Amino acid sequence: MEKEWELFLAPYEQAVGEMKVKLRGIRKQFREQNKHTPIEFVTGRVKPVDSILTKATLRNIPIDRLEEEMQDIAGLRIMCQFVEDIHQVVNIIRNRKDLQIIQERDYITNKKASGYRSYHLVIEYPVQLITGEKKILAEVQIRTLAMNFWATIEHSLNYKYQGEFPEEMKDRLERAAEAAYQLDEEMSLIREEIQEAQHLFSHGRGRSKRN
Ligand code: 0O2
Repeated sequence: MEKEWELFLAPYEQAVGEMKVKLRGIRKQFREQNKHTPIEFVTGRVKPVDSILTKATLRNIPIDRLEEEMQDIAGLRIMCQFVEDIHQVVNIIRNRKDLQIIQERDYITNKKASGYRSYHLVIEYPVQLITGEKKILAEVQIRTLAMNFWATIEHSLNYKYQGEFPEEMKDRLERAAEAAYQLDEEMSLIREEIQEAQHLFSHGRGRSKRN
């Protein structure tokens, strides 16, 4: 059984690995050209087998329909400094020839009831296997650092409360989501000044070594 899952998930691992390299490559190109990069950092994961099984049960997805019906077995996450960067990243992805966007879900304009905000793309990404090409569905979540901060905390709390938040906690999370939104709004307003400072910094003494 374990070997079967390993074989099933191998193309997903390959897709996530390749996509991470490609998305980080976008960041690298911007930095090489001393331009503001719309991508701060990228993470990726293949959904663990127990989470796949739990989601399949919840959504009534038969195990032999996972490839077609579970869109986030392969998951990429792109973090941006500013909300404006999210739209730039979406446009860059729309113009790529090596993948196809199947669905877009804008949870920034339409936040979820929980307070969750992010821009989701479901893409079809072809991996080259020794048996030929295989198209893999992947979910790309694009969010600001503030949205990511909120989602990370809420996700860990979800573990603790299994989604059944006490009323007080729900209120706090909603207020925190609103505060994160306000922070993004404020940052957008001073974005131009920040970018100018970053430009000067990258040309000056303290060029960051991190990449
Ligand atoms: P993981 O890997 O633990 O993050 P639905 O799940 O019904 O809301 P759908 O169509 O399956 O909707 O996909 P959706 O909502 O576009 O994307 C689901 C993923 O978005 C989740 O994956 C989370 O990563 C993220 N997400 C969506 N809503 C929330 C939320 O309220 N809080 C947080 N922290 N993340 C959210 P999974 O399946 O939970 O898996």
